Formats: sequence, structure tokens, C-alpha cells
Amino acid sequence: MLVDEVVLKIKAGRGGDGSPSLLRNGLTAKGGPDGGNGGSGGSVYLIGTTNVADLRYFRFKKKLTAEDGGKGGGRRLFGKNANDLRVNIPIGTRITDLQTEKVYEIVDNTPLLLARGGRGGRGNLEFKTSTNQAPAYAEYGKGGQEKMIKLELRLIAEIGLIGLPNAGKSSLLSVLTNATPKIGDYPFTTLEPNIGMMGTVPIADIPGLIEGAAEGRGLGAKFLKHIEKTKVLVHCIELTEGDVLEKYKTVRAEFENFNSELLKKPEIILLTKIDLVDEKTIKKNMALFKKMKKKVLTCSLFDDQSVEDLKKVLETVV
Ligand SMILES: Nc1nc2c(ncn2[C@@H]2O[C@H](COP(=O)(O)OP(=O)(O)OP(=O)(O)O)[C@@H](O)[C@H]2O)c(=O)[nH]1
Ligand SMILES: [Mg+2]
Repeated sequence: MLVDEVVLKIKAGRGGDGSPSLLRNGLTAKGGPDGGNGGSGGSVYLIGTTNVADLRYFRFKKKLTAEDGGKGGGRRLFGKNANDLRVNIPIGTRITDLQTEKVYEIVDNTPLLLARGGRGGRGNLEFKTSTNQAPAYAEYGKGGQEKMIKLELRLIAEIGLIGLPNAGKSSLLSVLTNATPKIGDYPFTTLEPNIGMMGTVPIADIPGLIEGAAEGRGLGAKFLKHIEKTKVLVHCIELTEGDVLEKYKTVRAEFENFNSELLKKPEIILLTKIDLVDEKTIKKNMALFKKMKKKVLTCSLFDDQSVEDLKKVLETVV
């Protein structure tokens, strides 16, 4: 299951308390202050990475808490500074601070400081003055910052495979990339977007779109946001049944309804399952799209050369 939205609490560590210790030993009945400072609390950072594909890690984890700083001690002992908590999230995640509504986009691996750890309290050593040689007090450590945040994943695929249900999108993803999506000879096999890597190029396969998808019919609308950032769309249209142009227009109409910017994206028409139709049908449909000045390719899973040719074209367009 693709986890693409979570709300969680993040809490930086508290600073350690300073120590109010006064030195006592055999030589000194009433010695000076020797209480050390507390250590600072750990901060919480989120870091973009390409190694994590979704927000699954947070599915049952509703809170990220960094360590508290160590307490200061007698004999000038300073408390330990706590380690920061650094958590990897996928590049492409949008973070919203739910109190301030401030939004951060994770676009690279620069650590983003979200909750700063509390400062350690000062020990009594630091409060010693000419008039108060032996202060018996120290500071408490400061609390760490706390925030409620929302993480939203937007897959940054460079290429999006789109089309009606059963067009062969997931099959293509499985031959173009390392992904192993579910493939079935019935519509709506894909219920969640899949993403695979063709070398270094991420390709997304989204559930099939149908008329009314942009208003919530079928499954597609919820996932159209995942293709908003792609550079190229591969519009898969299978040739075995239905009017090819009608099918093309149905999907384009959904783009128009959802976000007309999608219509401006470079588009490759991919006529699929050509092993199941005759040469005449292929030629006729290619001509149709060529006349519309569209870039059109054909493909069959059973023709390795057609898959290789498609790969080559995709590599040059991203
Ligand atoms: N003969 C033939 N069958 C194909 C080809 N490509 C896909 N298929 C078959 O078509 C059916 C649908 O393939 P999928 O890849 O699941 O289609 P999809 O577009 O992902 O479908 P949804 O996830 O429902 O939108 C499966 O039975 C595939 O085996 C092809 O090139 N030739
Ligand atoms: Mg599919």
C-alpha cells in the first residue's frame, strides 16, 4: 500500500538541567560551586533521500522524539549533548507545519531542521560572582520545540504511464523498470500508483483513468497529482477494442477537468498490444495520431525490439 499522507508529532529533546553542586571533601568543608551545565537536547531533522519510496515508515509511528540532554553534575561535570534525530523521507515530500501552516518542500538532501533541541541549563559554577561565591542554585534545561506536521508525498516521476484501464501500463512498467507491479487481464488491476526506476529515471504507473475520473469516478483522480510533476506522459492506448480516438479523448478530457496544465505536457502516444491486431489497424491508427502532429510509437510485450525502441526514445526525452 502506498502511504502518501501522514500527520505526526515531532518533539525535540529537553536540555539537561544544570547542577547546583557545591564541592565538599576532606580538605574543603565549605567549597565553591562545581555544578556543570546540562547538555543540549537533540533536534529533529528530516532529510530527503531517493532510497525511500513512500511514507510507510510513518504508518504506525505517530511521533518522532529526539533524546534529552544529559544533566550537569558535581565536579564540573557537563551533561552530554544529546544526539540529533535525523529521519529520511522521500525527495518530493511536502511538509506542512499544522500550527503556522508554513510549507516546506523537500527537493534534495539538505537536512531540514524542524524542531530545535532545548538548551541545557547552566550549573551553579556559572552563577558565581564576587558577591555570591557559593550560589546553591542552577538552571533547568529548556524544553525542546514541538510541532505537529503533515507529510505529503508527491512522487517525482519523470515519466508517467497513463491511459484507460487495461491498456497495458503496468505491464510496460514491469519491462521498462525494476518494478514488479500487479498485472491482470481485467480493468483496475492497479489500485495504487507504482513507481519503478529505468536506470536513474523514475517512471510512474497510475491506476487506469475513466470518464469522470477527475470528479472521483474510478480510482484515477486521487492519483493524478502524482503525474503533475512528470516531464513526459506516455499515453497508452490498446488497439484490440473500442474507438481509439474516443479513448484518447476520454483521458484528455479528464486532464482538462483535473488540471489543464497536464494537457501541455509533452506526450507520447503509445499504441499497445500490437501483437493482437493486424498490420492494417496499426498503420491506420498511427496515421491518425501523426496527422494530429503527435509523437506516436507502437509496442508489444512479445516484441523485445519494440520495448527497446521505446526505452531509447524515453531516455532521450527526459
Ligand atoms: N497480448 C498482449 N497482452 C498484453 C500486452 N500488454 C499487456 N497485456 C495484457 O493486458 C492485460 C492488462 O495489462 P495491465 O498491464 O495490467 O494493464 P493496466 O493498463 O496496468 O491496467 P489497470 O491497472 O487496470 O489500469 C494483462 O492481461 C496483460 O497481460 C501486450 O503487449 N500484448
Ligand atoms: Mg495497471
